[in-house]
Amino acid sequence: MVTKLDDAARKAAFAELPDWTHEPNRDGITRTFEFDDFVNAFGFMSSVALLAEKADHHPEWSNVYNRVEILLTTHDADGLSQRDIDLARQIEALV
Ligand code: H2B
Repeated sequence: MVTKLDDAARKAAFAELPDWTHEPNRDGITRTFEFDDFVNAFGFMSSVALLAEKADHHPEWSNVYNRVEILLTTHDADGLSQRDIDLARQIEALV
């Protein structure tokens, strides 16, 4: 079973991921990425998709031309879990 992060773990995670914003309505974290063009945005999405599939943890996201908006939340926990933080870390390593 996946559990939601407690307050201390959230605090540490948010400090470590300063470019991500907590989204209280979904209890997730969000970041918008901007690239030079669509090809680069889509290439990034392809890389994230491979990471997500490997982790069996999938982003909610949208793409408009060169922008990719990602929301990470854990459906199985109904909120933010360590899985979201781990995937965010991996995404950060790509950019
Ligand atoms: N992704 C996200 N974001 N949250 C989940 O709870 C989740 C997932 N659960 N990907 C996984 C798939 C689950 O449905 C499968 C069966 O492992």
